Amino acid sequence: MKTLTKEQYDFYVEHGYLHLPGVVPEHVLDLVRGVLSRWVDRLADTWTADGLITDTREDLDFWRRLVVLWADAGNPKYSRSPRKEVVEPDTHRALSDPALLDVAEDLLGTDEISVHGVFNVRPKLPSQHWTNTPWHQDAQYRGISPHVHVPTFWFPLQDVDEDYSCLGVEPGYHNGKLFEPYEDETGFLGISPEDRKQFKGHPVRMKAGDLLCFTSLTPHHAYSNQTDRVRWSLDVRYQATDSIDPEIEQETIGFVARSNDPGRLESFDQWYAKGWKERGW
Ligand SMILES: O=C(O)CCC(=O)C(=O)O
Repeated sequence: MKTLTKEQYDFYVEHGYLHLPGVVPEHVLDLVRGVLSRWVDRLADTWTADGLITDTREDLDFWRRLVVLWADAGNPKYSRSPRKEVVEPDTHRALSDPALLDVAEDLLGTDEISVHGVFNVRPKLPSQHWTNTPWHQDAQYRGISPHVHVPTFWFPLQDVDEDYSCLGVEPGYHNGKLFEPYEDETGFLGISPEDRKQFKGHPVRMKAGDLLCFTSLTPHHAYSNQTDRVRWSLDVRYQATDSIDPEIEQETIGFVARSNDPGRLESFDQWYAKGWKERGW
């Protein structure tokens, strides 16, 4: 094991999730905060160009600025889980940080590791129902196989609890079936009310710097954001490079982040050139 204890690894295998306090380094949180601040700057510029706002509110801090801009702009639609819009060198740096790859190596049992192309940042505004992630399994989404081990890594940029949109997980289902995808009223895919009737729900309260890992079959959801600030988070998946299906990879566009063969590693430019410019999402 590179970084996990045997107890931590066994917990993940038994329960399908693992909460790791304090493993996301401050510099990774800083990188992600920078990427997201630039995304807000671009959004503010778009809303200014569209005539929705006249003040880009640079006086406000990272946690409040988008809340105020969005209200000033008259609540326009914005991307609830930007991906393509945040593909930049600092995102590549954050996703391939050794601290995250060490955990991935322990969970995957290999040091040939790729960042999966499905990653998201989540600017979750207060009381926004359409950003409320319903109960789901990640493998219900296209591009994430239920048959290959693709652990999700989720971390918040601030402390989170049930009022500040922490995640809830349902342990014990990860060795079972993939639930029939159900179209939730938010537009997200999820697990139907009938199928989730038995769930008890286990909230995972976290501090900035904590990491939550879970399998692609582990049911999970997010509590709503009842604060007056944005809940910022990032989720990313890792996969053994040799388990990648080229058909799926073509759709999702990840990159090789750790390898014994330096020639296999993919830089930001190589990752970007794999099709990010052309794709629509
Ligand atoms: O951040 C959220 O609200 C949901 C995250 C999630 O469902 C995921 O990472 O799969």
